[in-house]
Amino acid sequence: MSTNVFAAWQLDNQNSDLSFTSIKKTHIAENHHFKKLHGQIDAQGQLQLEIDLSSVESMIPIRNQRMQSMLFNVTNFPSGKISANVSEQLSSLKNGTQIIKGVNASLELHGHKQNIRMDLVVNKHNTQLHIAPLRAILINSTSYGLTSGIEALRKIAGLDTIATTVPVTFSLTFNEKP
Ligand code: OTP
Repeated sequence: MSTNVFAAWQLDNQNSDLSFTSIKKTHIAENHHFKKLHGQIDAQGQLQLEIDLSSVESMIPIRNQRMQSMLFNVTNFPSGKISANVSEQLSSLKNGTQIIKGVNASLELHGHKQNIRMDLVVNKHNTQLHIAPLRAILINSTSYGLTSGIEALRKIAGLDTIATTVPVTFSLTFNEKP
């Protein structure tokens, strides 16, 4: 039997952001983000976050389409999923800004699931939680079967290089559920 121990939290998509940086031709870095994120932390401290991979925004429509189809393969893998149990961290959460180290989560992307460990900055202000990484999270495309997609994007754009390890950052706002 499960008991409700904590407040439950709803992700506020309008006030949240998740972005990654690509590097092409050795020195051209570009930021891309996802327009649609869905998520919540339930009363048992279980976080579920979904990234709608079709909502990738690179500010170039053809590049968005190519990333959707050639990289993420959204027909088969429409979303990236992050889950974590943060009940331990929630139990000692205070109002104000705090650094929480070594948070374990799992990231499911493109049919591959991997554990990731993050150091986070968490700011609790009464009924609002703001969560960001202390430093960029580095995602190696090989771990998620995305290297051949990056290679296909490189070829079709006629580029000499696109880096296959990608820094990811985020700024998530959660509101306490009534
Ligand atoms: O011709 P031309 O030059 O113009 O060419 P173009 O530029 O047009 O075309 C070339 C194409 C290019 C350059 C694009 C190439 C694209 C890439 C290299 C991108 C590859 C992408 C990869 C590898 C992955 C992207 C990452 C994701 C989809 C998501 C990653 C998610 C992460 C890391 C999870 C983060 C965790 C989150 C959000 C939740 C954490 C929160 C908690 C655990 C809760 C904690 C709570 C408490 C209370 C403590």
